[in-house]
Amino acid sequence: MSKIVLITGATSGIGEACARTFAQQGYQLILLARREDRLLKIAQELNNQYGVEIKQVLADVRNKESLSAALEELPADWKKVDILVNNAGLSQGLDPIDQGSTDDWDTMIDTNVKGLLYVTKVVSNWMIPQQSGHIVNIGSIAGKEVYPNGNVYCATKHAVDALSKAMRIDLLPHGIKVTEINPGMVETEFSVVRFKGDEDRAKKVYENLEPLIADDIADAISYVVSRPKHVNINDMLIMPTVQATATIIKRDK
Ligand code: NDP
Ligand code: 8X3
Repeated sequence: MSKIVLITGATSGIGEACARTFAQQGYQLILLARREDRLLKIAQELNNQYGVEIKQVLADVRNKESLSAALEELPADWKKVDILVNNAGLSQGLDPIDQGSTDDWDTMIDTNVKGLLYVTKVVSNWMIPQQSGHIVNIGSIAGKEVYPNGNVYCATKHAVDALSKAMRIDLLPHGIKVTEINPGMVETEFSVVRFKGDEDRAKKVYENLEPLIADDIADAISYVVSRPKHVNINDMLIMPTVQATATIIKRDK
């Protein structure tokens, strides 16, 4: 039987690229996100192209009860998850702390921190009886440093950093690997979401530079999960060549 990978936030960007990469490699996929039309389209496309089996989980990671129910509805065979990619996440706004929207803060904390925890709680309990599994958490350069106006988003990714270390300790007795992948700038829908649909402002983030693309991160994840059983990569920080820190960036002009 092929290996099973569960990817959260599979309808766009890094999650979608991971779905494509793992499909190419013959994994069975469980794809989770909120946008049903996109989930369906991606699942159909990957099934047609690679012939892999795919389950779609329509869920919002912020909603503990409906998330758990949707995951628990999967058939028993599909709960033998080998790899969990905790990718669903977002930034909302880029304002100084005194001007930030408390609703935006709630959304980021609920998605990036609590949502990641809720998914992990369910799936780690599936992995423990197997005494194997690999959890890949998508952190960020924003979890390694703090930049102006990044405040709450940076705090959520610092939390992902702490939780990755904590999971590695708590899941060690069960043979479950935990890896944190921390990208710098990746051109996805991330900035469009951060700036609430303002495409022009989002484009400016990547103007006159070569950012990472989602496939770069999927490629790194594919490498990490294919190491021999006795090897774990704890932490990876992946930056575009033109980005030295979150804010020190070399633009063409
Ligand atoms: P995208 O906006 O392109 O993709 C985000 C994905 O997360 C979408 O599939 C979205 O699906 C899903 N998602 C968001 N909220 C929820 C929710 N409440 N429940 C379920 N799914 C949700 O952004 P990226 O691909 O760039 O982001 C993926 C991860 O990478 C995030 O954790 C982000 O913080 C991190 N990251 C991104 C970087 C970048 O520069 N792009 C750099 C470093 C880290 P849907 O809306 O259908 O639910
Ligand atoms: C996304 C990267 O630098 O925009 O996590 O915060 S950054």
